[in-house]
Amino acid sequence: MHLSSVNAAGMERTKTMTHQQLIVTSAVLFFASLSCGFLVEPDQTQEKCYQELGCFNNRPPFHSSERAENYLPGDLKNQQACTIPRNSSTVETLTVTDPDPANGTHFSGFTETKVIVHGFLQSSREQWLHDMVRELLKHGDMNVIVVDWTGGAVLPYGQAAANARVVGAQIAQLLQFLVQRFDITYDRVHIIGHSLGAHAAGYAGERVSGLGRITGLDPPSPYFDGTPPQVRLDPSDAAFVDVIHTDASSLLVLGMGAAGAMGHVDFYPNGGSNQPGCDQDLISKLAHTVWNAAAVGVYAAEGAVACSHLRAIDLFTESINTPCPFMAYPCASADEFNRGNCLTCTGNGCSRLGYHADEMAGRGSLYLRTQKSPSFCSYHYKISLTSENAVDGIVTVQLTGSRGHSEAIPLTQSNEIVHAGTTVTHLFSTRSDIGDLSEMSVHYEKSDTLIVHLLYADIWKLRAATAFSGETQSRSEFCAEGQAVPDKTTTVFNIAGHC
Ligand SMILES: [Ca+2]
Repeated sequence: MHLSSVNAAGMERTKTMTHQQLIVTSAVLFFASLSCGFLVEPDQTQEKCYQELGCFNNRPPFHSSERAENYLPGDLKNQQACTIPRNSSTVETLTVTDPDPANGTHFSGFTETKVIVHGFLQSSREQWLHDMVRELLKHGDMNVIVVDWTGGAVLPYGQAAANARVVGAQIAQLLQFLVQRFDITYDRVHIIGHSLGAHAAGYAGERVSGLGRITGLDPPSPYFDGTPPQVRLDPSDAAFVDVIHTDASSLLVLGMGAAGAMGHVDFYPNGGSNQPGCDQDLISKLAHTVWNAAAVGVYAAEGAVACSHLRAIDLFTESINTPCPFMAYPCASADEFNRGNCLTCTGNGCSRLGYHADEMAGRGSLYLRTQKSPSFCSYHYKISLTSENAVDGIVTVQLTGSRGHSEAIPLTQSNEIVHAGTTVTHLFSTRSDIGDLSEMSVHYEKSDTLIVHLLYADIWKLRAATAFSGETQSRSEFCAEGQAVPDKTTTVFNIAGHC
């Protein structure tokens, strides 16, 4: 059919082969995506419209390779917001579809407004919401609104993620009403969202201009990681966005939270993934499970496994009224932080995790350590020990100060070899404020192996011992020069000047 020259015919064949190669390549990619569980449904573009909120479609960027299934927001039932009046234990309901949602409430236009949004598979009846409201009202005179989107926070997870868009729009609608009715200003509104509630807060912030603050409590990564800012919580959603990451494990271990920075400041307690006191065995049992929407649902419903995901809430609630500063520090990595090398707050680089983060200048990714049970807040020290001889064992340190003792804490979980003349540094954290340091107790336990017994001495001789406090930014030297710590014993070093 082609009346073309040989060369032209040759080119034509080349084009045909190229086309076939493209088809094959597409097919391979298609199956590759299937095997990873990230199949993008070839749904037709659809749109869902609400009278007051406008329309929501499932076109890109809401339809993308980051989303295993493509959902439109569903019909949300039982959407309401409860406001807890100042100085009162009764709950008043704001129904967003009412002509005057705040009619008869004690809402005040003269105070700050806090809006709390729960996450996936939760409701406004969660105990943590009551605890957070109590702490907020204890802190000061403010309006507290609790958003209940039980009807939308349902399985499958992808559907709940889509529904969060409508929840955000409804929160924005409520705020617009409150601005008109009570003359409040958006800059005095702070939305606190856990899990999918954090992204709903982002959607609300995108719809109003000049929202004061959003706090994201462990925003989930599935359906959000790698998506554009309009799909997820990001710094453009409010004047100040602070995020606490507590379950940023990889998808292979079913972590819910996102590891990537999303705010003006992102806090990574204990590295931001598995939290102390949370049962790691349960997570490892689920590690072989193929990640999919159902598995995420099971995961989030299982309180023990969601322990790390819920810890962000505990930390924020405790931070509201505790005298402990929840200080967090800029660092290149969690490993570097664990070596104690990041406790210096140069150039206002540090901040306080939680409620008081907006009072601080620190921005970017910040690290801190917290305890395994309440009270979670910790005081941080960099312990530096310079060794005269080579040793191999476990070193346990206890600090004493003007307000009491720390716990005796091993600096390492396993044996550590310390070479002669070197200084080892470790992060050391205490639950309580022990005040001005006066003593450091060092316990040494030599490794119990034949080789270690032959190669290393039974007595650890020290050259120097110091502790740098992150909270006070002060360094303490102890009388360790020439001192010895025999195997399985504890030696106490006084603070320098009292040797
Ligand atoms: Ca956003």
